[in-house]
Amino acid sequence: MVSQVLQRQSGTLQPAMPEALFNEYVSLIQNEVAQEIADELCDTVRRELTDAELTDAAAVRASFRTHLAQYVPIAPDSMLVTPTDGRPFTIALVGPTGVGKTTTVAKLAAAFKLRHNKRVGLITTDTYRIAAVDQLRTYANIIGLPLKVALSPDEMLEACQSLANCDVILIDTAGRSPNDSARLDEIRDFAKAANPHEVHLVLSSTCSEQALMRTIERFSTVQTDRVIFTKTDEAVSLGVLINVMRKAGKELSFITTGQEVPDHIEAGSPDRLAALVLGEKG
Ligand SMILES: Nc1nc2c(ncn2[C@@H]2O[C@H](COP(=O)(O)OP(=O)(O)OP(=O)(O)O)[C@@H](O)[C@H]2O)c(=O)[nH]1
Ligand SMILES: [Mg+2]
Repeated sequence: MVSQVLQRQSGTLQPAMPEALFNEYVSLIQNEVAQEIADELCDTVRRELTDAELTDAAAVRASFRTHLAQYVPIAPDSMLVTPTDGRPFTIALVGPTGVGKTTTVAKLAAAFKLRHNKRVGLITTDTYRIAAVDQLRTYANIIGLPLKVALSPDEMLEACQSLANCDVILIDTAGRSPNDSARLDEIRDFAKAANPHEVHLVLSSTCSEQALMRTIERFSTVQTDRVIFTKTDEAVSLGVLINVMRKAGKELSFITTGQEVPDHIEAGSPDRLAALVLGEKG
């Protein structure tokens, strides 16, 4: 990999790259940021900084961080949104199996209630997997929230109406394979009945770029405009997130950084993502 980089460098990026710039470039490539993005970034940073600054590793890092951030559109922070239509602020999470939807619903519920003093209600449509309802009910009981189970779109409507006195309704859905069209249509029908203000597609940072792009494409039957990236703590490299966010035309809403409820969640921030991609995992 390094020799490929060197080869490119000697071929196209003349004169030779300053060491600090080269180190960040290698970092990006090692983190699987697409080569064209890494090249663009290098060119931009090189144009922006003076020769003296280009020998200063901190200045180079800061410039990379700023420019890398521009590749990731960020959604307005859901925690601070108040809908104007008089309904509870309704958020649904959808996505493939096992990516962390239920855990993230619990994290969001705790944050809305404990940090923002909102009255929160939960709805789950996951009666498919054994003990799925119990998983969310356990969180609901610990946090002290009402939980409704919806077996059909009609029941979803009823559940939303019965939680009309809440400020926020969070909807957890069953994990679905991106290859299962019928099940994806089912999620779409549930979502239509709830008419959520926001639908967040939950994606695991541990997946390949190809798998993530396919998931985004297959879940496009459900209207999603935001992405939550989970398991950034488990990912070997996080460059794919930049590549995917650049292509997907969606906004990043949250990242989750571990299993602990409620702590391991952060509002999406391009700076944070850039830091993760440049290898500052802290
Ligand atoms: N390391 C890590 N694990 C996580 C994170 N978020 C969730 N998990 C774990 O991922 C596993 C699956 O989480 P769930 O919340 O049940 O996932 P789900 O998407 O609801 O799963 P299904 O409903 O079966 O589709 C659990 O062991 C969670 O603790 C995260 O940010 N980091
Ligand atoms: Mg679940």
